[in-house]
Amino acid sequence: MGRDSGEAGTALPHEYWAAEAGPSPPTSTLTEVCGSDSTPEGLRMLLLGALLLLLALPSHGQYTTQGPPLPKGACTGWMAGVPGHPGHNGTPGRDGRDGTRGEKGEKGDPGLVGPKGDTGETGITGTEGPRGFPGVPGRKGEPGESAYVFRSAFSVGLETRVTVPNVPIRFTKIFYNQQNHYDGTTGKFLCNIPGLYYFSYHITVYLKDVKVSLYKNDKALLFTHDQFQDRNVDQASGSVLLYLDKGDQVWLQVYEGENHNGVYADNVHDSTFTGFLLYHNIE
Ligand SMILES: [Ca+2]
Repeated sequence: MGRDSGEAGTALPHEYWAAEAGPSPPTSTLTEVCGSDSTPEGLRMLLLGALLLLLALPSHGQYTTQGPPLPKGACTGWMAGVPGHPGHNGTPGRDGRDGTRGEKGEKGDPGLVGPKGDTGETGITGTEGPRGFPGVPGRKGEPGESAYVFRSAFSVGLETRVTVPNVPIRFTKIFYNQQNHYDGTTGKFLCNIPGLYYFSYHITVYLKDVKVSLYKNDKALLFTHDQFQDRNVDQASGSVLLYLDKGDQVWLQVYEGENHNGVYADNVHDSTFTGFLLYHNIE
């Protein structure tokens, strides 16, 4: 009640009346109460009446602005009491009801990227892919060093007719003799590589019969006989496989004398002798 603390000991201001008083009281009643009795008992009754009046007054607008002032002479002894002390604070009120649900807020910013997860299990093996293109051919390999050791071959022929029987025929027309295992000066092949050899000969027969043998180390192993037909050119041939040891010699030779020496050769007729290693001895 601070509004009346500054006016203690004096008449209540008009604002007090404006805030607390009710409607303007009937003048006749107030005059009647104040003027009929001025004794202490009467004063007490007057204060009581004033209090009831304050409680009963519903409005004051007319009283404060239009109503006549209080009669001074009749209520000079009525004075306001000393304002009381402020009251104690009341007990706290109950909690209010929950408010209404607010509107949904805006979508927030994306969160930070989380840590990398663990490695997953191995997947299933896929299907086989298409066949690739052929690769580039590799380089040619180097020749083996031991290959030459197992090479032995010759192919030779007559340059002129044979005139001497019972001796090795000397073939001096060389078609091939790279290893020089055949000796043109003796007409003999000398074995340098043990193994299986193939020999063949093709003889042109002219003017006389032919009896020719293939010799191995002074022993005739193969015999070929062709009878000459007059006014004709015949051929005699033979071939054989022989196993030779190193140092063995092989050659052709006419046997039985001059009457069977029809071995012939010129520019357009050849008589040849050929031999080569088929398998070398690997034992
Ligand atoms: Ca014949």
